[in-house]
Amino acid sequence: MVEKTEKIWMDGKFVNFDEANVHLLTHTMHYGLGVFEGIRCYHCHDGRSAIFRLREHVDRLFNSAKIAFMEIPYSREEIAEACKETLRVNGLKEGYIRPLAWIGQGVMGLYPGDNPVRTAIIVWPWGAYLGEEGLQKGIRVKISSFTRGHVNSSMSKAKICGNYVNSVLAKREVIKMGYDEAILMDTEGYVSEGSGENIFIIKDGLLKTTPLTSILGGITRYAVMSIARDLGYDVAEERFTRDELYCTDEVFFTGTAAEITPVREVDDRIIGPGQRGPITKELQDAFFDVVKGKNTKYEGWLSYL
Ligand code: PPE
Repeated sequence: MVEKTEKIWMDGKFVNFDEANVHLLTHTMHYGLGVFEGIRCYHCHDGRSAIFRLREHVDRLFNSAKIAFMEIPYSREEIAEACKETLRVNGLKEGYIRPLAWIGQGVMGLYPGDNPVRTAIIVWPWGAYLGEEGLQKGIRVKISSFTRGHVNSSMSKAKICGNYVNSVLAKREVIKMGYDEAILMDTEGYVSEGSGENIFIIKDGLLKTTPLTSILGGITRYAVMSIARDLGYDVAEERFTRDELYCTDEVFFTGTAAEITPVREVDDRIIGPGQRGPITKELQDAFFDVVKGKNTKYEGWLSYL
């Protein structure tokens, strides 16, 4: 259950949590054309709070809206500032930020006409997405029978609400089978990404992650690629198959919610030693130092409240 906060930013104003409601004729609720973001704010080692890569998330929200033919009636600066303000108003030092833009009430039918584009920002405390134990020990994943949408149908670069039906079906399927998370293949049969995460594999010290073709360009993915290169690792953006995944030394997911989550098993094949691998651990430590402001080299990635 999402922990209740005081206020939600809705169409430019703060409203009480229980009053942040929409009408049943909200266009997005019927047809799924809406866009969202997921951003994290961390409580830093010096007591301040910092939002990780706020500008990049806001830019992606606006790009998602562009892809979806939606005009968000605020500037990027206003949305960025509203993200900060929503945390402040709710007294949250750390948490998840969910900007959401949707098409409101007006006409029905597939052409939304002049229905208003509405915007909200919700914040809530969110711990380890795949469990604290998952972060430490790794999770068990299964390749879903659902395939990621074709690049010409899903618009994977956009965080469009309706795209997530595919992810939710995949995740539900594998959770029912007793796994923790799903991996989806692309329409050509190569590994694409997790239900809400990008994926990396490591073999003989070389990191590989799927190219952008069928995936969301994860902001954590870029961050991890930079951090890994700085630590001296080579990182390739290259397609790989499920059998390559089975036989690799280490596997991990990246995402705002998932952070860096090690994978210890794929389709009942044990990955490496069956626990978090050493390079994954090194990257996790480096990543948490960055997001918590301990590494001044990456200060530019943080927006302090
Ligand atoms: N792929 C998908 C499909 C995806 O949804 C996410 C984020 C990523 C990759 C990683 O992107 P980034 O967060 O920029 O590193 N998934 C968001 C939604 C999670 C949810 O359950 O809701 C997230 O992590 O915030």
